[in-house]
Order: sequence, then structure tokens, then C-alpha cells
Amino acid sequence: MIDLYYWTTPIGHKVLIFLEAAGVPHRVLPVNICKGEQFAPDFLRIAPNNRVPAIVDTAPADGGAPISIFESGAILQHLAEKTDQFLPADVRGRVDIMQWLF
Ligand SMILES: N[C@@H](CCC(=O)N[C@@H](CS)C(=O)NCC(=O)O)C(=O)O
Repeated sequence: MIDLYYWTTPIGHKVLIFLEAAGVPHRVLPVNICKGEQFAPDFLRIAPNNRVPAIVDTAPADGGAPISIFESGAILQHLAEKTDQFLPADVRGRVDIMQWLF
């Protein structure tokens, strides 16, 4: 399960689109940045840069504690590796994806 901390911005959409397209079970948790909710201490523990999107991967591959991730590029790379989707195995395909991602 992925908890997505989200507001309706283009950068937020990127992560939501990935989750929907890859069929990843997820829960959307709104963070209203127009009301300053990105500065709430509970959210800052997940996203110390006070920005959405951020996620918590509640079932990481190593079976350990949940992992919090901020920055959409880092989030999308994590989700691509976790699901083995949208990330080519060959070096040239991978570079191509990464340069567009970042
Ligand atoms: N480089 C970040 C940018 C995230 C970002 O700028 N998010 C904006 C909304 S699109 C935000 O949360 N702004 C709240 C603030 O700056 O306080 C990423 O790609 O995740």
C-alpha cells in the first residue's frame, strides 16, 4: 500500500497517474497547500521540504519499517523499481527514462 500525500497540482498528478497506470494499491491523503497544511509537523516528518507530493510505502521490498519519500523524481524512481514497470532493464533505455524524469 502506498499513502500519497497530494494536492491537485501537476507535480502531484505525476505520482497519481503512475499509481493508477501501474495498478498500485494506494490511498490519497490531501494536503491543502493553499491552507498551509504542508507545514504541519506530522507532514514535515514525511516531507521535510514542505512540498507535495510525498509518499509512504507501507510495505517496502525489504520487509522493514515504512519508508517516507519526498521529491517526485525520487518517488517515481522508487515506484518504478518497486513495481518493475516503466523502467527498461537495458542501460540506454534506462538513461533515456531517467533524463526525462529528472
Ligand atoms: N521538486 C519538487 C517540487 C514540489 C513542489 O514544488 N510542490 C509544490 C506544489 S506543485 C508545493 O508543495 N508547494 C508548497 C510550498 O512550497 O510551500 C518535486 O518535484 O516534488
